[in-house]
Amino acid sequence: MDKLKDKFASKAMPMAEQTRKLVKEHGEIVLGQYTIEQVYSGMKGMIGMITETSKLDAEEGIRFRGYSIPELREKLPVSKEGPEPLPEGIFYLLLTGEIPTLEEVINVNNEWMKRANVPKHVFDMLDMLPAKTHPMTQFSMAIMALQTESVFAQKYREGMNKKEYWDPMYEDIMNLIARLPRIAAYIYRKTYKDGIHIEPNPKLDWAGNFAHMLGYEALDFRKLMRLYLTIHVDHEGGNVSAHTTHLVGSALSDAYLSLAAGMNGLAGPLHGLAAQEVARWILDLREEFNGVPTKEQIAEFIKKTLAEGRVIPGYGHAVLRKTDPRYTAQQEFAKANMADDELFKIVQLLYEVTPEILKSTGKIKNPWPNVDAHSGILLIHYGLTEYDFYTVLFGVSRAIGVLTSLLWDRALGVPIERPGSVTTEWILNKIKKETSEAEAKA
Ligand code: CMX
Repeated sequence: MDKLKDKFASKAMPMAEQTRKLVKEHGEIVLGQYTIEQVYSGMKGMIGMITETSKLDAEEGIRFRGYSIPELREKLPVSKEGPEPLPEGIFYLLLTGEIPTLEEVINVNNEWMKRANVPKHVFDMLDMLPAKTHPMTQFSMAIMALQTESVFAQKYREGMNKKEYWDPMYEDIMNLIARLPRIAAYIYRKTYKDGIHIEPNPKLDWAGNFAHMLGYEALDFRKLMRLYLTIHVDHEGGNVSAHTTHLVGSALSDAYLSLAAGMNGLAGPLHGLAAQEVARWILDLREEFNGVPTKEQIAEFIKKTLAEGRVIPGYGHAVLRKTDPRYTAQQEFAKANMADDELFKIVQLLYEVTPEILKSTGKIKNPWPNVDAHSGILLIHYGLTEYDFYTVLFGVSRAIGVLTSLLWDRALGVPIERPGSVTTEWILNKIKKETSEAEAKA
């Protein structure tokens, strides 16, 4: 058994026992009530699942195992190349709840290196797809093609004791995360760089190697990738990609099937695809006004987008009610590394203009920017201009969060998920009944 697997088992097994006991002893304690409005609006604010890896606060933003992003930028081990945390560190933290040492992070990287080989049939399948296939579709299909390698599916077929589910799931999530940068880079080079592929460099860390395989050798781009892949990992359990991975996994679908499903959710424009939409929208804005627009021109462009019944991409959030700290982390990176960039100036102006206009509509609950409002312009700065690819980068990072959660699900014995649903007729009858009961009492 590898050391990390040992460590996970030492944390997860007592916790599984503890959760069984708490459900038995305190299962009847009420956590909340919910309304008809919540049922009709995406179950917002209803507590419906357990996610051990992170927790989102509407005002403060995300905490990973209790640590905020600024705290993690201080505490997680960094590469010798610069100040940004290594994503291997946040993986370790999400998995075990502990901040790793540099040695532990290097061990994760070594483990992923050993597991990074992608079978040829995955590349063959990708090569057969029409050139216009969206990178996210390619990414999801590649993950599905890799499912031939699932240790969990094989062990289940052989007949596995429930108590052992976590063990092959650990192997699957380690193998999958190890392989994703190679797959993503292959999709990028195939789609945009004439299929000239770049072999991994075993001397680099996971994110640095990903930058290298994409074809970007600038030191600052490697730093950006380390930050980017760290801050996008997780956003508690209810967001579409996390919830989908968890839900599909609850049927004991293996990590490959579950992650591909989650990635299909990430590929929606109200979720991760917003990263691409933001870049497209900002480039249109710049083109419309031949350069950095004035605040008045920005306001005009925003109002036109709203009048067309479209959303302002990168703004708003289902839970957050303040500026996303993942936005702020990227803003700080831009200030330190590309303060004079034209698109960064536009993003800064948008930050000044957009919230007031969104507030004035009277219906948007969060007028502040989310993570996607910033990421594209950082990538464009370093030459990665093919914005249809951006959500794949998001997906490589998000896999770390949703897969560590999936492993926790199997270790804790989380059962199949099956919420109830009702018809509108059922709701109308309930309203009728409650109204006549209230009238009878009055
Ligand atoms: N621009 C225009 N209208 C917006 C808006 C925005 N940025 N954000 C919300 N609204 C609208 C909604 O469409 C909704 O309108 P209707 O009542 O006409 O249907 C109304 O305001 C109320 O919505 P809400 O309760 O404030 O927001 P939701 O929780 O329903 O949706 C989100 C959240 C993120 C989907 C929404 O803010 C949005 O569409 N933002 C733009 C897309 C985006 O940036 N998505 C990325 C989110 C982060 C991520 O997952 O990666």
